[in-house]
Amino acid sequence: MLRLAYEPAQLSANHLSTLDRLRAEACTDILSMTTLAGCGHPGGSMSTLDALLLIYANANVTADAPMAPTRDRVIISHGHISPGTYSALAQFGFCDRDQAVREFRTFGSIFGGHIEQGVPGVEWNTGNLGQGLSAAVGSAIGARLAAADPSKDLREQDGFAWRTYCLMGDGEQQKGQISEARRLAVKYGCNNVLAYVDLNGLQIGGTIDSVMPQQIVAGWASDGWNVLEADGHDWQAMYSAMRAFQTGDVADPSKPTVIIATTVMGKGVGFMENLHKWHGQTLPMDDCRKAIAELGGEDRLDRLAAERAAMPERGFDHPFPLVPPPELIVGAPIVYPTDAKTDCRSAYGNVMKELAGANNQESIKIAAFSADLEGSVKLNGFHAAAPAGFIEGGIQEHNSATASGRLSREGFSVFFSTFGIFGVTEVFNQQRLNGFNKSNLKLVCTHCGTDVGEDGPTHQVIDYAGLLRSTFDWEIAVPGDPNQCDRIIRNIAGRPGNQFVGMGRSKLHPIAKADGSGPFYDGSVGFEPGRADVLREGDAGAILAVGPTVAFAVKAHDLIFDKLGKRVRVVNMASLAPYDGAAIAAAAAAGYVLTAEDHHPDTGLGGLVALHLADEGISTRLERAGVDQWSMSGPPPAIFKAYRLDAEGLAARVIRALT
Ligand SMILES: Cc1ncc(C[n+]2csc(CCOP(=O)(O)OP(=O)(O)O)c2C)c(N)n1
Repeated sequence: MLRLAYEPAQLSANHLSTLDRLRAEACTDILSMTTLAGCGHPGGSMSTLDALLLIYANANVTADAPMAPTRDRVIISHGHISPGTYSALAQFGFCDRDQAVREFRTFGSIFGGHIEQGVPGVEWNTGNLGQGLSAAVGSAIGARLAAADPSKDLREQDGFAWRTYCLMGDGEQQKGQISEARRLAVKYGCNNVLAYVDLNGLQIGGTIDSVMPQQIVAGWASDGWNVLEADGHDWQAMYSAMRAFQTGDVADPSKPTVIIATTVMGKGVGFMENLHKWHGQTLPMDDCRKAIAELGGEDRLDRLAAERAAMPERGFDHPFPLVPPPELIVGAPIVYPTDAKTDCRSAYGNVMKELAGANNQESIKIAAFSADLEGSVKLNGFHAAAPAGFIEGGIQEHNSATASGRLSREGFSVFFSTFGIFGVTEVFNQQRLNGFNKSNLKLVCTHCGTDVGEDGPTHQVIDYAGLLRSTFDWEIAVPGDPNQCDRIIRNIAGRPGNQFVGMGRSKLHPIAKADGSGPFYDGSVGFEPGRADVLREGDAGAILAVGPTVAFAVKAHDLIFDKLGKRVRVVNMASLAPYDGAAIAAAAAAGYVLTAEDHHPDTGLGGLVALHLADEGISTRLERAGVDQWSMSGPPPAIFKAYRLDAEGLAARVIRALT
């Protein structure tokens, strides 16, 4: 197997002929798999192929240890070039050539239409263009953090534990998230990133200039990267450029480097070259045979077509490597007394400061991203306690979402904090892909719901639970008070998986026990995903509440008793995913359920309860209180009153229903 590892200064004639052979074989595989599947993307696979082969021949990653902790990471951002990626990986033993060709795009196979991590060597599932560089920079920051002194800002330090490569298309350069990622890489001194732009000049709709003119070289240079230009099909030129990055022989070795390589779509098959139709069109069988002959490859089409047709049916299950966060010291709960108001975000900030003090002293185990809202999301204490772990990603939430998600797959516990509207709704697809990539992100968002108040409806996120519940990977917790917030953050900090925690802005009185003897969430009541807590007992009906409405529901309980002499059960449904179905069923037994939330009632708690009741065939009267029209700017108490979500509003609903 070819292994150069940047050792020779120049490629020998022997190296060149070996590379030519690998290219011909891999190109044969690209065409064979796309023709047999009848779909896929041969054109860009063929133009990027030389770069792929050179990277796997040189980077510090091998098939015998594709997940070695300090391996170089290769992230392919234009995930549609899966045929090129699988074919190149097969040449270096990461997967089997015939299997890749036979199974490409068949249901249940690891060889999906866009690259996925089930294939050894694939680091990040991509396909939604423009996100790969953010993932690569997140990974590169991980390599920098792994070598960092926690007490100093990362920008003031050198060193890294691995390199990260990122391959991209040229049409893809139109995505703005790429500029965000470029800036983050420069800011945090990621000279361990080598990017590659496959400048084949074409994209789906024609030439890149006809679709959307752009200044690719100037763009990278203006953001401060070392820009190397090369003929992407000249082995020696490409190798020299890559080796210059490896040895630091670039204009500014403290900066990241990009190779912008001029290539040819469909390279290697005369009748395919430089035609944009081959971006996503496959050759008919006859033409595929002609192309393979031109490449000097082996025609395995008949055999592999027969094997493909005879493949057994498969299910959903396919392998996915997991990388958990480190074990953390999470400390003892802070208990906030009921007689003083505290906001959940301050409770969050206090835990984060403690976590940094306990875990980030010898090395960085916890990192936290902010989006120019460090003070508002209360990360100052964390920042001061271990400066290297604090990443200020700027007003570049798409990039920060992806970079923090990827960093959380590098063996760190990673938090990303901003307002809910910017951490979820603004960047929903990035969070969706984090989930799909099995990241371990702790997305802790403040200023959720209409509780943002005067900032008005652009900032009042009322869809976060619905959005994240539309994925299969995100846990959702919305604390009812600062004590519960403290427990939730300690619970998620070192746990694998993606967890969202959403909180409002207002200061709240911690919820008291029914007998008034202290906080309900005292040091003995922890957080458990999927468990609801009964705060007040009652059998006349039930209020299921979440977030800031929990305190209103508790007060409503008293107002209802004063008026009717009846007690309703009050349940804190803080865990929205997973949720407590038994608590819903038990509440429904009373015959009347009111849900209360500072969220759209169709897609939040109300919708969830309605679905659960319907799914389980449970019949009860259900009323859903929530944010049921666009709100307006104003103080939160006025907004809650207008939606009849405050204690009086909730009590009035219940009283009307029960009389
Ligand atoms: C965000 C996003 N928008 C649109 C697409 C659909 N799409 C897939 S490939 C492609 C063109 C990509 O062009 P380029 O990066 O030049 O790749 P090449 O054609 O060279 O393979 C488009 C628009 C996508 N995958 N992601």
